[in-house]
Amino acid sequence: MLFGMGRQILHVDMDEFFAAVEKLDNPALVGKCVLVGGDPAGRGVVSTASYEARVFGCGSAMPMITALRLCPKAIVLPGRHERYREVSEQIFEIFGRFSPLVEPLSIDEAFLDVTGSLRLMGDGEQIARDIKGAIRREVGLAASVGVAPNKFLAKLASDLEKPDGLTVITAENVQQVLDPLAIRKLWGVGPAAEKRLERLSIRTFGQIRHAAPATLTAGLGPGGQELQRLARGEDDRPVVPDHQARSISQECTFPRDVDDYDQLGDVLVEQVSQVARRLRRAGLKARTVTLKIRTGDFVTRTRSATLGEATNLTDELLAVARGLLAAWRTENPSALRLLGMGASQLIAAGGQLPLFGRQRRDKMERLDRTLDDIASRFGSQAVRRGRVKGDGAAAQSERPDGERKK
Ligand code: TTP
Ligand code: MG
Repeated sequence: MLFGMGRQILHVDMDEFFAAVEKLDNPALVGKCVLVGGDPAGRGVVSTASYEARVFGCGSAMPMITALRLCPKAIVLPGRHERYREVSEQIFEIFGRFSPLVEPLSIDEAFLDVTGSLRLMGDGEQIARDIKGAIRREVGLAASVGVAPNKFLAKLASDLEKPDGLTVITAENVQQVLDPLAIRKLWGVGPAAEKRLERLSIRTFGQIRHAAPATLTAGLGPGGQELQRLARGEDDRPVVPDHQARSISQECTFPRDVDDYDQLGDVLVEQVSQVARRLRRAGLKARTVTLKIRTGDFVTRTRSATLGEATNLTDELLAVARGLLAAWRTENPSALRLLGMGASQLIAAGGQLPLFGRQRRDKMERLDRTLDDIASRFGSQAVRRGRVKGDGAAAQSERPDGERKK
């Protein structure tokens, strides 16, 4: 039922996401009509229209050529998906601090079930405010958040006051918020259903709510009852976390190609330390370590190794990453333009550790905790692990994947 469970669900959705990232990286674009998407000459479509361009009627999925006709002064950008992915990871890492129950819906939106965090972190509205604040401060972007007792209402709410919105739907205001809304906003109501409902003189949630069930079934089939439930704001689907789909990574493009493997090793230590810290902060462990390498000729390659058991210990991840880098060096000792390290196949931390190696891991955990504490107080630059000559432990498996030219 609607409020019986007393859940607090948040839906967070970034505003004009691809355009917002472009504005973040190039402040000259702020306040301008920006269209991110395919080449107008090649029948490309718009992925994101900035809010400035939406005023002229531009929107997602529209042919770029049409959007440019509506807004000829718009700046067209091809999109930098790797960068959007990177910003997305930063945002999801922030979500992970507020609840382990995070269900990603797309690159820029997720459901969070924060019911279990309420006692520690305040009510849903407070948590929403804190998430918005963290994204604003740490990433530099605006998010809209809906807070409600279920997913359907939370998603609806995040859209109501975009951009930079925060809308709370409660048992008290639910009908007042829903009733005036156009039926288009109901899940499952496409243009065809909308037409059929209009024939029944039904245009708002309120009208659906008050319609006789038989009328709805006659007009829409068995789905009519389901719509009525949604129009009343009832939805009991759980938030399903999906760690598999995510990864946490860090990369660095060098101003000049680097062939000094001691220097590359230092960069790797820094990257692994940061990724491991982000894993721990998000309460996650990773099973797969991936190295990303771009050589001077712009060819990008990845090398992955999968661990027998997931970990978020810096030293364990580092040993694997070092092994991958050493194997790469033997195979292909050219200078690197970019080095990156990522952790994926994420699972929630907190499982039982095997007895074997328990003491050694306890020690590593204590070291990581101490370094995390120093980093959080004095910044990550304050802590550095020493350089280890040699290659560390060998990777357990090696697999070239995702080879592509850039
Ligand atoms: P949305 O969240 O739907 O859109 P948005 O973030 O650009 O704008 P809003 O403020 O209304 O939330 O989608 C997120 C990103 O996904 C968007 O920036 C680009 C991409 N996208 C596409 O590539 N094609 C599409 O058709 C849509 C809808 C989105
Ligand atoms: Mg969005």
